[in-house]
Amino acid sequence: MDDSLYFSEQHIAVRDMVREFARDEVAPVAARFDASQEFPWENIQKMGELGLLGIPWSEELGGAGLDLLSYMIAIHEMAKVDASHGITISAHTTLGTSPIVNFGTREQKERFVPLLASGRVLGGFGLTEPSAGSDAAGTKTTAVKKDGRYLINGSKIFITHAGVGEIFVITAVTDPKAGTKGISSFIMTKEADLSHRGTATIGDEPSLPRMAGFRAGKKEDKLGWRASDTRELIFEDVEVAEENRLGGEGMGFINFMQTLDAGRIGIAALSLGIAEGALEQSLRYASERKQFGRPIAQFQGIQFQLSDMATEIEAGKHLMFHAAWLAQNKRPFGKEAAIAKLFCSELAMRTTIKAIQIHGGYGYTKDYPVERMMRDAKICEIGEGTSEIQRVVIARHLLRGLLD
Ligand code: COS
Repeated sequence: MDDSLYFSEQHIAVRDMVREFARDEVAPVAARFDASQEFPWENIQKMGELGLLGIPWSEELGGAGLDLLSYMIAIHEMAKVDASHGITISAHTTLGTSPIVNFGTREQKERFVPLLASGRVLGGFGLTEPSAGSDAAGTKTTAVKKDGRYLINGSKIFITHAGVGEIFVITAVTDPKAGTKGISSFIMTKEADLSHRGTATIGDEPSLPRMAGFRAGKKEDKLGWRASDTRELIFEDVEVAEENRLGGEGMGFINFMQTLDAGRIGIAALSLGIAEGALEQSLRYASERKQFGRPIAQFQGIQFQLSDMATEIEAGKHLMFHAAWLAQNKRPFGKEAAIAKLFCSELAMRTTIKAIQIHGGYGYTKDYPVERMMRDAKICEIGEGTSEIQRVVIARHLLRGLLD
């Protein structure tokens, strides 16, 4: 895809800025953070300073005031080099911040969004629980109203930024008899785990209350996205003021479903980035690696693999940017987002496995980044809705009206 045909000068400037940052600051440390599983605080602070943690939000709210395509370009470009840095942009922006931008009151937006958009504070999204994975309505966390406050009890699992983040939007059941209409959402604040923060100064915002009883739990030891922080969130008798409820009572499920629709375009962009990164590595390796007296790129068997990788990536890019364009232009985009997420996450897996095969024995070692890319690709078929859930969502769109 010739970017210049579709992108404005501003899009190209965002792409080039992220490309340069990823090359200079992320590529040299990606393998080290993958191995140590530490959060790359210093790089994340720099990304905040570059405006990468608030790309689509208005300048009034402290954002960069750019469009959704710019945001997708940034995720895509970062993930070519490292998916953990890429998911930080996406989870913080779409999952952690967009519910407040989209469903918050003016006071909530003014209070929380500038902190998040500038990257001074990291945000996250608490939906998943042991009993509420693909069945997002299976939430057991409760919010019981008493004297104008809510008392929240329960826990969330697999939450990106649970340890390093301070502001979270979470779901809890406010009316157990009302099904999905009995789920509400809340903005909650806690202390961040600042170990390994190094010289970074973000993540310790004095104006945010640390809610008693709200804390992060066990950190996950993951296959991929290892430099991204994933933990439990635990709520023990946490008192939350009514002014922290996000949207009307009972609106939490629908608001979170809408948030996930948009999040899926981000995962498509991230998946494509991983796949393109793996293709770039494979092109370079195949041109240099010699067997039988010539570069392996001269063999058709390798050329066919490279061509298939490029063809799928090209198709995926059209799906992802089309879904982003629909969302940006306020058109319905739920089906297209699910299609893009499904196709791009699965092609990322196929592409990274091919990349390892092209690298042969070297691809199976940590001397080359393709094994990390394969591990990072796998979660794209699971997070923000599994491939199976995407197929359910797509089928529901296709059959809407036909089966009633
Ligand atoms: N946008 C707006 N509204 C939506 C919606 C969406 N994307 N999806 C569902 N809703 C609405 C429905 O229209 C329905 O409203 P009404 O009762 O007024 O008609 C309500 O929400 C309940 O929807 P539904 O009956 O479809 O809920 P289900 O329990 O059947 O769940 C799926 C639907 C499977 C689609 C949902 O549970 C889901 O997306 N699961 C995956 C969750 C996920 O991605 N988890 C990963 C999180 S990692 S960050």
